[in-house]
Amino acid sequence: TTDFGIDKALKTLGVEGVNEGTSTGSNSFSNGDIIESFSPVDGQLIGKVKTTTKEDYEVVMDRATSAFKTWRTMPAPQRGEIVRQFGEKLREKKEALGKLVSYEMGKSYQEGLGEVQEMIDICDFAVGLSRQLHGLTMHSERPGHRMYEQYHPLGVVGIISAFNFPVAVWAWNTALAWICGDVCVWKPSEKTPMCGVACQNIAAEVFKENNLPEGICNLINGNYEVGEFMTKDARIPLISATGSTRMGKIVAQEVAARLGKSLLELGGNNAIIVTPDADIKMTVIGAVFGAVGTAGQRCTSTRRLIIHESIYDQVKNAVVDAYKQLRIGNPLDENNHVGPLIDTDAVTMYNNALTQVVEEGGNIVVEGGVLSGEGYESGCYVRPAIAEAKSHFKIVQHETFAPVLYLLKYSGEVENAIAIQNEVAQGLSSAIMTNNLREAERFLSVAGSDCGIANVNIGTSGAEIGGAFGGEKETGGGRESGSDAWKVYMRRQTNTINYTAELPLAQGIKFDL
Ligand code: UN1
Repeated sequence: TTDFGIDKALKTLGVEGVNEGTSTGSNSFSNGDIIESFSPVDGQLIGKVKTTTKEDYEVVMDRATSAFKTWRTMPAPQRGEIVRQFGEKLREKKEALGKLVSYEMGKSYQEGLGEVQEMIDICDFAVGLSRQLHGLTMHSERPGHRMYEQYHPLGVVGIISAFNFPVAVWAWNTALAWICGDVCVWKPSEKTPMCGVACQNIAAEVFKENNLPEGICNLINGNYEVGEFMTKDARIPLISATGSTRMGKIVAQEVAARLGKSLLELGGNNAIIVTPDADIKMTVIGAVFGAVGTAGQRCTSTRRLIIHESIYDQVKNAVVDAYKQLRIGNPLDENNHVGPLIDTDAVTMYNNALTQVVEEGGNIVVEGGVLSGEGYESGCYVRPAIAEAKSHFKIVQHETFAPVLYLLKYSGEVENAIAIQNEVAQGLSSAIMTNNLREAERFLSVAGSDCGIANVNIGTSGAEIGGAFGGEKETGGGRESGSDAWKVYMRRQTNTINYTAELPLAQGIKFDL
């Protein structure tokens, strides 16, 4: 391993050296083939994790289903106390985990820390929520009757997460599921397995310290085939899956085939509309961070700028200038803005997108390219690129998980920009840059953005955990993290109690015996 304190971080997280799979002291049974995790930062081997076989999976499910019986009877605020302790441990391990995220995934150390901060934030949110899992009380139409609803836990929740947020997305799901009384089985991306083991170790410590069964928190490792154990398993009432639209369609169909529930958070094709009333300085910061942050590998990354013709050249020049300042290199070095892509397959997709946009008639204004030489040995570092394009180009309609930004021009009223923004298949995040109240409100209105997230004078990425996170159309419709997203992790029960000696029927139906 290289400098930057990686060895120390791995040690702190209990994943140092060659971690032969079954993680230390955690509820992970993995006796299958070995996944080797190589860092996109320097191409070095970080560690090894064994995949979960079908037999291992059965052991995990036995543990999970039996742990659920204990966990569900614990009062929700006491479950909140466990999540509070988990949040405390994350605070202690923030630097180490942030570093591992940065090293294994390739995002900047600052963003790695930010990701762990999201985990801490969702724990705090969940602790408060553990006293607020309330349903409504209704007035019964029948005399001497009381009607109310309550929320009960679902059981085992299956979590399938992606490489780009290798720890936070798991935490959004798991912290809520836990306070709701569910137990979790998590399959992290096979591209970031060490992050999974590290999180499992932290959680396992908390359960151990509280004499609770580790089966409340379970880790399984492997590719989509291991994910399929869960999607096809009728013992898992809810599958929460984050990843590509292609993956989501498969998961949705497998889960629906057994009438399970799925919570999907899939691709985005996020745009910022820049109107003549935009603050250009803010626009540039928002757009550049949105497009190149996490090397364009957030589902909320900015992929399209829809700019009014009257300020098109001004915005284009400002963004192009800003790209000249970008430093690409080791993400653990805080002087760099842009780290590597996750692997060389991602580099191929990036190259293909740049070829395709030119073939379709686009005009490259910031040249891309793969970097080589000292510091770039992993072959995963690419130059963020910008192309002038047209909305109808196939490549513009497609989510390329890389730092490629398309500039689109609109004329006339903001409605025209909104139409362009909405004409993609995805519906995750969207933004408008304007100081014009009418434009902003039109963007947020019923005839405005069709996305799950719509921001004014903020970019498309970097959502806070307090709001519900997710999107419409091919983004899958699920909502995670804040607001009332917790409800999907529970089953609602309507209870009607008759405290009279009569049995009146609803709707006034007479039935005399
Ligand atoms: C993701 O890319 O899957 O809004 C999640 C953001 C982050 C989460 C992104 N809070 O950019």
